[in-house]
Amino acid sequence: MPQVVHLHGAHSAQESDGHAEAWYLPAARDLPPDFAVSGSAYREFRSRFAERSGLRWTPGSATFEYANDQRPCTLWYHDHTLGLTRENVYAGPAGFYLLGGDELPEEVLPGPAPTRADPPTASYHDIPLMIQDRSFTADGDLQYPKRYSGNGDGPPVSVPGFSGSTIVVNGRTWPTLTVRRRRYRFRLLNGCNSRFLLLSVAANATARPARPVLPVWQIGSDGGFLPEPVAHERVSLGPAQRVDAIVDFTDVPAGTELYLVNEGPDGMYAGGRPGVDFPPADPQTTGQVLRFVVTDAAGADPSVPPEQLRLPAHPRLGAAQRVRRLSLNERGSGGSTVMLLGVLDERGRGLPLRWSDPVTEQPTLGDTEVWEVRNFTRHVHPVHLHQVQFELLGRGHSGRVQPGPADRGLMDTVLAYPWEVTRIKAHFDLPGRYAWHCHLLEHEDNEMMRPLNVLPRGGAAAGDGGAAGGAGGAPTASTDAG
Ligand SMILES: [Cu+2]
Repeated sequence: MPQVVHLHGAHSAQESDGHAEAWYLPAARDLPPDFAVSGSAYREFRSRFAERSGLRWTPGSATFEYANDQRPCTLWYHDHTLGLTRENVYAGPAGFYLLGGDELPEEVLPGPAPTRADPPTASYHDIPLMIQDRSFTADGDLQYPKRYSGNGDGPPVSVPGFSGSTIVVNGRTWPTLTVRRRRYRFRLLNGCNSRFLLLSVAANATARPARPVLPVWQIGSDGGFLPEPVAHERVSLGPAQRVDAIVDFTDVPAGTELYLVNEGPDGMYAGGRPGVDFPPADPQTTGQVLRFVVTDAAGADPSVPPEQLRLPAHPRLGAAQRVRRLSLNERGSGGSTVMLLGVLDERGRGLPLRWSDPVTEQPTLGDTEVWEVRNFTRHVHPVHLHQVQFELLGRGHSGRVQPGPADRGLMDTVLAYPWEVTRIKAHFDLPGRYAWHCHLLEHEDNEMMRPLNVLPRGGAAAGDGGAAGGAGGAPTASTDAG
């Protein structure tokens, strides 16, 4: 299988970013002679990496270097092969990359997190939880639908979405986690292909609506700490998003069983409330994530209660040099529907573009930009930009609705709601070839992905989407006001 690893959320040089066209096959001797052994960007990035580091990739491999020059946060890696990401990620290659640092004194937050050198008896109070949905055949193989026949007479196309029949956490179906009567830090990651999660901690696994018994205190988002902790009854987590959370089991009697339950839908998500706007996931199966069994405390808990936590501030991005107007579109294609990114035409309508169309998003190196993403579809799309951790400026029909407290941190993936404008601000300080895309993997593989090329200062910006969007000029700080 072709492979190329993307470190999601990382500030990586282009040759180490895991570009979708930098995939490669293993150096096998029995490859059919007419097979390409690598994607179109592989050789270029191999040369760039050799120039930078003096190391040459051997056939069937790639070596990447991560600068780790960003705020401490919860990153994750996964395959990013062009057109095959959904199947590759589904098959396994995905996991955590916890970027540590000294933003807070030790013991303020629950710890430690697992490390490679741990003895088997080690106990953890900072636990990464990768939540995914999977389906299995009767003999235990992973099952994924091969083709989807579309809703017309056209040729079969790839599956437009996927909803597995089980929930797995760190690769296990519905596991049990034994916890002490103390505080825990959970790095929640939605690693599903296209399922949205609405999570809460309940005493009853199957009652709906779920009755949350403990708050989930969110302290961080994709790119690091929030300005202040936010108590959630329900945490919303779109594909690829992370929530850095604290759950306090101190006052829960030993012997209690609690459940992390999911009230997101068993299908496409359009926003709204479970049980009102859509049926929640099956309470018997995909509506359950894991079981907590609470046991006695073992010694004092030195961590600070979440309601008293003071989180380190992070500097906000400066004024933007330009505004880009972009679109999420739905188009008929050979009897079925495809989702495509795009720009706006001169009348403000969505102009869908495919992966191979001329590049439109070409920021200049060192620039800060506002992107106004108009969602012309009925679905929520998690929009992901490579290279950057961005700020959310606003939502709603005009993009001027202030973000809620949980959306005030840095993020690399933002939920774009139907018929709304999602306004974000990003600073581009690495040159080269990147991408932005919908993180529903079935959409991404069906070309809901576009190049994002950062040009050197003074370089030609032909076919620039800013101009196509009609923004053209150089907006001032007033466009950033929110
Ligand atoms: Cu999408």
